[in-house]
Amino acid sequence: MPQRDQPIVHHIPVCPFSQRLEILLELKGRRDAVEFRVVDITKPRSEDLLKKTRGTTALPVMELGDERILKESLVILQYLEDVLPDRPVAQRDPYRRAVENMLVAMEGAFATQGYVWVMNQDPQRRDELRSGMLKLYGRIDDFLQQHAPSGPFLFEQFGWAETVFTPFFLRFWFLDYYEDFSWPDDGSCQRVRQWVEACLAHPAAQQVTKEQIVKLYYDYAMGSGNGALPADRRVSSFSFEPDWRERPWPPRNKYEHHATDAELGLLPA
Ligand code: GAZ
Repeated sequence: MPQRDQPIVHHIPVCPFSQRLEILLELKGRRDAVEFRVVDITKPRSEDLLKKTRGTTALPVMELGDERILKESLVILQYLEDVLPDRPVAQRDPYRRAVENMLVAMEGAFATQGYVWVMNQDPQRRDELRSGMLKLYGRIDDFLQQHAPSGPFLFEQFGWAETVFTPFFLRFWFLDYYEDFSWPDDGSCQRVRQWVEACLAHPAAQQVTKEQIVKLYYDYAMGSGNGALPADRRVSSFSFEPDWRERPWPPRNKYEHHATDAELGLLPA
């Protein structure tokens, strides 16, 4: 295959890991530098793509031509930062870069906690999962108080750490909706809350809406992740058809009621 100027990113729309790449490109004003190709997570992967990834199914995957394939969102993010050096998003100063990387090192545990919570099916575990989430917000709060007390961002502008975390802040709207998440009213977490709110409001991070997240992630709230189907359902909430805009808001009482395809507006009109 000839070398292409414009790499292809195979992605799942609404996947937080792919949104990192979209945000970075937006910040650089270079959304055109990559061609995004949509993969339907509710269907088996194409043979062609599986051959390119040597059997792995996680996305995003970036294809550079000449059989050169990159996997892992943070790796692809750094690659884009390196090949598109105008308008750098990462810090240049080694100490500042290290500080932002310490914050980035917290993203895995943070994302996992939110997903474990939304996927939980045992009402007895809700308090424990909420405390676990607040503990992680608390750690980020402390980090920001140490390194960026006045805020709102870690440095002067929405940068690398914000690009990495914001897709999860947006996904965690599913915790507001399905788990009644609210910030503590004891005065804790104020610095991290200021950070989250500034990130959510940033113009480069508007690729998804709350309504879209809440509707598409219904199956996660039923305990079924990554395009899997909950029991007694035939159409995934991640399905492209019918379009999420035409479906009703799902019921919020996930521990009491499991909605049908019809109730979720997933059957063709
Ligand atoms: N480390 C990879 C990266 O690129 O940073 C992760 C990529 C990834 O997990 N992609 C998912 C995927 O392609 C879609 S987004 N899955 C299909 C497959 O066949 O592997 C799910 C979670 C979770 C956090 C995020 C997601 C998610 O728990 O949004 O649990 C199910 C997947 C921590």
